[in-house]
Amino acid sequence: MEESEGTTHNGTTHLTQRKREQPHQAIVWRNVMLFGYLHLAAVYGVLLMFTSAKIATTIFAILMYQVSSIGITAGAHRLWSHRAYKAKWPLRVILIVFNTIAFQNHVYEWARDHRLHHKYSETNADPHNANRGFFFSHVGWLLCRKHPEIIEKGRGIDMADLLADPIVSFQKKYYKFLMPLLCFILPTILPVYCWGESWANSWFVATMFRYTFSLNVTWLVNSAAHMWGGRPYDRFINPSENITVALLALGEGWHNYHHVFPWDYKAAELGDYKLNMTTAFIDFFAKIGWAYDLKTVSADTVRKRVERTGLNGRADTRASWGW
Ligand code: ST9
Ligand code: ZN
Ligand code: ZN
Repeated sequence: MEESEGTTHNGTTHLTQRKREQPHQAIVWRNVMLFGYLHLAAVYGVLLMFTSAKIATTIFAILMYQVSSIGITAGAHRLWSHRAYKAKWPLRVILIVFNTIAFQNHVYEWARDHRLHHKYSETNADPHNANRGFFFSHVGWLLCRKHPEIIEKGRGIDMADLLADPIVSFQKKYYKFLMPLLCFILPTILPVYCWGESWANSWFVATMFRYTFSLNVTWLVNSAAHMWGGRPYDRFINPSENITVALLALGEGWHNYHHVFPWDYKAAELGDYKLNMTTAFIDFFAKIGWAYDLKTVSADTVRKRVERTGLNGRADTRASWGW
């Protein structure tokens, strides 16, 4: 259809140009239906949480949200996408298990998209290009085919380090079995057999609500934290310091800093644990020697950058956190 349109009117040169310039919009209806069900089921889960579910099931759901989030923040993000620290194999096993519970695609795919997001931020090659609006950067990008530039530029991303990690490769190879088991089956079975929860409460609260909530919190980093908040480190980019997202996403809302210094294992200038649970997690494992070579940025480098591109050259970054 697209090809004949382009050829009829202005020939193939025009077609190629148009394809490159315009975002690829083909909707994937299977995903629309799946995410639609997921969100309806999550709303029903909230209803059950306040009416018939046992308190143990709600506590379990919160725990699973936090554990799976760590698999994304400390695992897929800070360790595997950015190499902001190194982890010995027992910690990598823990992180890959947590990460699989989160079901945000396997680490290899997640990291490839995320490296693209940093390298080509807010262009067509950015999988969740925030210039296309809140909805697209939040969830819309998962409801349509990827822009051709993502695939094209993605081929140039160096992924050799992840291919060389046997734990990442194992997850990639067996993802089709591991993910349903850890994200859906076990979290539904455990409440039923361990504390006598009903199957319905278990499915809608511990699984549907927990999964949908953690997805939306993650997506807020791509949407809200690319729109709202202070920009104390670089006022010329959209990523922002968003405290609400930081709280919910275990410290991943300090997004202006993160885009300027993506190699910092804290993903923030300040290591305040209350607003950065992921840093607390990594620091704990650094204490017992399972995490090492933690990369940070010197105060002097941060100050110089703030003076150059920050908000009115102001070094006091707290003032623009958007509190
Ligand atoms: C999910 C991910 O939710 C969320 C990620 C969020 C990231 C956040 C980052 C923020 C910072 C960190 C903060 C963390 C905070 C965490 C807080 C926690 C509380 N380069 O994909 P296909 C190839 S996932 C190179 O089918 P389509 C690919 O290999 C939710 N190549 O594209 C394949 O080739 P081949 C659950 C690439 O057809 C071919 O292209 N998952 C790249 O356009 C086709 O690939 C889902 O729902 C690349 N970058 O479909 C699944 N990408 O055939 C959703 C692809 O040779 N995904 N290729 O193997 C899909 O259904 C589809 O991917 C699609 C696109 C419909 C979106
Ligand atoms: Zn970003
Ligand atoms: Zn990042």
